[in-house]
Amino acid sequence: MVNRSFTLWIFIFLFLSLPLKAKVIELYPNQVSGSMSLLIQGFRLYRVKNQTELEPIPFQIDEKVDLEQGKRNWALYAFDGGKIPRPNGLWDGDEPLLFLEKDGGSIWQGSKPEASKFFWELDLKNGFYLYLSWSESPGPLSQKKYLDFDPKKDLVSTEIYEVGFDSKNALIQDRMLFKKAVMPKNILDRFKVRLNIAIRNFFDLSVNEDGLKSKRVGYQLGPIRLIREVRAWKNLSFIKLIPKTKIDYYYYPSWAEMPATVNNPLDGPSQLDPETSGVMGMDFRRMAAGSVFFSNVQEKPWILGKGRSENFLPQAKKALSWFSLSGLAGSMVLKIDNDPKLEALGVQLSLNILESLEAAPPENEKGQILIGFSMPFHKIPKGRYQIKLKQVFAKGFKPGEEESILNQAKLLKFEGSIRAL
Ligand SMILES: [Ca+2]
Ligand SMILES: [Ca+2]
Repeated sequence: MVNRSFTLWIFIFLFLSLPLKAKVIELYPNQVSGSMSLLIQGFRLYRVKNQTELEPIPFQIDEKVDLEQGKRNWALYAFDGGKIPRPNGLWDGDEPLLFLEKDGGSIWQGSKPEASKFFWELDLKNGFYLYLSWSESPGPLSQKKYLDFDPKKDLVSTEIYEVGFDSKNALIQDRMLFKKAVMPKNILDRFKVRLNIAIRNFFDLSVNEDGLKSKRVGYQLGPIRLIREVRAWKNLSFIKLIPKTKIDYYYYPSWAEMPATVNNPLDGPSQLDPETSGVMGMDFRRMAAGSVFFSNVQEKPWILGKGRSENFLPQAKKALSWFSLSGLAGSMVLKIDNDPKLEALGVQLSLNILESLEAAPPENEKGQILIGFSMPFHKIPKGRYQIKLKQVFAKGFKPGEEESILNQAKLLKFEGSIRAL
């Protein structure tokens, strides 16, 4: 065991912490004078190719609408040039234009190209520039896409990672592959929910992910991000209650954000026994065993797998806010933000790990290394809560560098300067 972890540490030091170059910038029309309500189809984003040429780079504009009294508020249209834009096709106030910071190039020495009616220089303030153009008959779009999505397989794919879901249950993620890993293999067996709900003066109810109903109600794919919208619910018809969850998965080239809104119809303090317990998390495949596991509730990292977690003593009073895995099959950080209302009630998320060599069907690989979080459900009042998850797929890092990894992969509002040419 000593040898194995020693080898792994050597490996991690060899491959550590290349900058992710993953930041996505969002730009709004009020930052670009004269751009408000122009037809989205007329926009192009360019960088300098050489002294006389510009080349198009990938971008998208997500239109926002409020349908069904706010039930859907994400973008309905990511610009891919091929379809007629919806709903109004105009770049309106709260609609972001997204691009990758790393796509910036050198400064354009020429004047406004003849084909452009409007031409703006975006100074990214990191030594690099981009050029936003609007024209009634714009040139070709960039063919490059940082994201791909197969709606039939429910599979998201980028240059960095692959994430897939059970085709019959949109909530059950069963694929996570790190393409840049030394040994790129799917390390995820299944997303799991293992709850034992003890209802006062009633019988206990176990809920696992297979007993939840879920549905992908929509998705929107652009070259910079994919929004995948899922609804999940559990029908507790004998007590006439339906707990519901709405999860919008936002996929970016090297990370994902998953805000989950839960509508909880059960009033914990009055309806649940304190024995109510459970865990929600990821059952990793054996491929992940041997990876270095670390979290904000540990003093020291440890090696994942084969029952070794019995040595692991989480600091019980500390709330879980992130955990990380790094190893030959891939490296990632998962950040978890609790709902502030729950925090105020003293409801904390805690790290929970279930390891067993026994089969725990339904799943693909026998045995489980289930890493997730638990919460004191009996303290949660009836109401609506939001828990935010963010997962960064990194090439490799040392335990302790998680904050820095999380900071390198994010959405930033454009803060450079813009001038019209
Ligand atoms: Ca619009
Ligand atoms: Ca398993």
